[in-house]
Amino acid sequence: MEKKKLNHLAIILDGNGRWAQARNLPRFKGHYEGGKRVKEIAIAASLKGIKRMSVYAFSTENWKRPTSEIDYIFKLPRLFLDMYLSDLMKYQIKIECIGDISQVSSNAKKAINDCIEKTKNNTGMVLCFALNYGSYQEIINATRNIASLVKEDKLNIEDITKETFEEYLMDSTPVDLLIRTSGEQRISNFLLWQIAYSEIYFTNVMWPDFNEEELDKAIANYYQRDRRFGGIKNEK
Ligand code: V0D
Repeated sequence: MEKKKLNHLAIILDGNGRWAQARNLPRFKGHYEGGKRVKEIAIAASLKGIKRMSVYAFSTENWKRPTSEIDYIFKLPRLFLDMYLSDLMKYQIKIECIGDISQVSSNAKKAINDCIEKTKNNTGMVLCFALNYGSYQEIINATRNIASLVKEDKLNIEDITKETFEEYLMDSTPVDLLIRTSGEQRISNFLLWQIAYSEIYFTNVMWPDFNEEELDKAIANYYQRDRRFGGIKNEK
């Protein structure tokens, strides 16, 4: 049976701190290595024809971590830009962000906006960082915006469809394959709407150990599975 093309890959980048601790390294080393893997896997994914790769870099729950760790994590966007901009341009990777960056430090915000601005004309794969992102919040915001249109008589209740709703999400591209590294088998509030029909691949490999071979395994697994969207097997 024909399998649906892998257009949108999403990854929950788990296990960076644990990877470092297991090697008696400070946790920030794991985040640094994790950032390097994001760059490498983005290049590999773009060369495989994937059009969009969304990575869960910082969740709304991650604020519970020690301040020293958070301070380091928010230096990563600048580091990423300085170290990898030439690669992003070479491979024509375009950076986007979803999540609420209004409450992050102005230095981090500047770096993020520089990344977006400098790569905005790139024509290849989009690498979308989910940063201070949470899916409940995304869906609540969409609902609030739609509700105010209804209240102002600019939208009829009957016209709230899947398509209208998706216009108010930060990104409405359906996820084809979701990968979560490091052994946890949960979604953790990542792209809840967008994963409605996605295949989900869990691996025990920690994110800093993830490589192109692991990506190939996940992709091979994706193409092996039947994707029927609830239809009848072999109907297509
Ligand atoms: C830490 C592993 C790149 C997960 C990846 C602030 C946790 C490395 C960025 C980045 C993070 C974000 C926006 C941008 C350019 C780069 C990043 C965070 C965490 C959260 F425009 N890596 N990275 N952002 N980590």
